[in-house]
Amino acid sequence: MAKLFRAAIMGPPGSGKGTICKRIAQSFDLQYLSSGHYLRESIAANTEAGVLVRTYVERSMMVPDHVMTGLMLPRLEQLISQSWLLDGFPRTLSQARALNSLCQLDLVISLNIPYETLRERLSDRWVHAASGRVYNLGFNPPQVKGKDDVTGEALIQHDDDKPEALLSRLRYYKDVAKPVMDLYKSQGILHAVSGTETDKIWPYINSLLSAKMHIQPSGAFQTQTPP
Ligand code: G5P
Ligand code: MG
Repeated sequence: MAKLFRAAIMGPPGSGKGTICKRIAQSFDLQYLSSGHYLRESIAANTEAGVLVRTYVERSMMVPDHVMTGLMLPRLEQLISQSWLLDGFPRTLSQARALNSLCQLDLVISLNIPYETLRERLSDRWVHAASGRVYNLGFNPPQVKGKDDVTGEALIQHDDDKPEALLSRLRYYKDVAKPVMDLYKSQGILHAVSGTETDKIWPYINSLLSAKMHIQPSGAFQTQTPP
């Protein structure tokens, strides 16, 4: 049976988690789960949890751990026999411990991107609210200005991409991410990647994943065998 592979991408708002996860998903045929996407989905569905989640996300605040694990862990339990990639979860030590009790990650990539780069990127960012598709006016603009490529519906800008909200999100991110990174460092699975451009970071991440997943030229997974 093929070896399962579980990875997570950590990084501050706008660091390129979503962009890189899409590339990984396409190149390595890995299912990816984005915490932000599921939060926006629950807000759009206007469920009881969604109403609560909205009050945090609209104020650029972290959603409480029990809500976040309640959203993510049942989905991961359903994927217990599959390989996957997490975007934006876990983000706190409590979330990381809850995830650890379900399964052990094989690889955690932490994106280390300078603040100025993040600020420039997010002020140019537009999203399609219903699907979560993300565009950047400079990096990957929509085919028609202001419209989603697939549905043609209007794109919107998140309130939490405004500069003052971004600065507080970044400060908070650093504080809560540190113990999570320490945990994964102690497990020997943390790889930090620094840079200002996704296209330059990508070849490194691509090689890292190829090595970790033991990909054969056909793209099939290979289980690790002792020498
Ligand atoms: P999200 O949705 O996970 P964030 O804030 O963590 O939101 P975000 O904003 O989605 O992260 P990202 O995914 O790291 O950013 O980055 P991205 O979207 O791929 O890239 C950012 C922009 O830069 C895009 O426009 C992209 O096209 C562009 N770009 C990428 N690479 C380049 C490049 O090389 N050059 C240029 N010029 N542009 C580039 O979570 C939303 C909220 O939900 C809550 C929090 O409140 C959060 O604020 N939340 C949680 N709360 C608690 N626990 C959790 N685990 C939570 N997860 C989410
Ligand atoms: Mg994202």
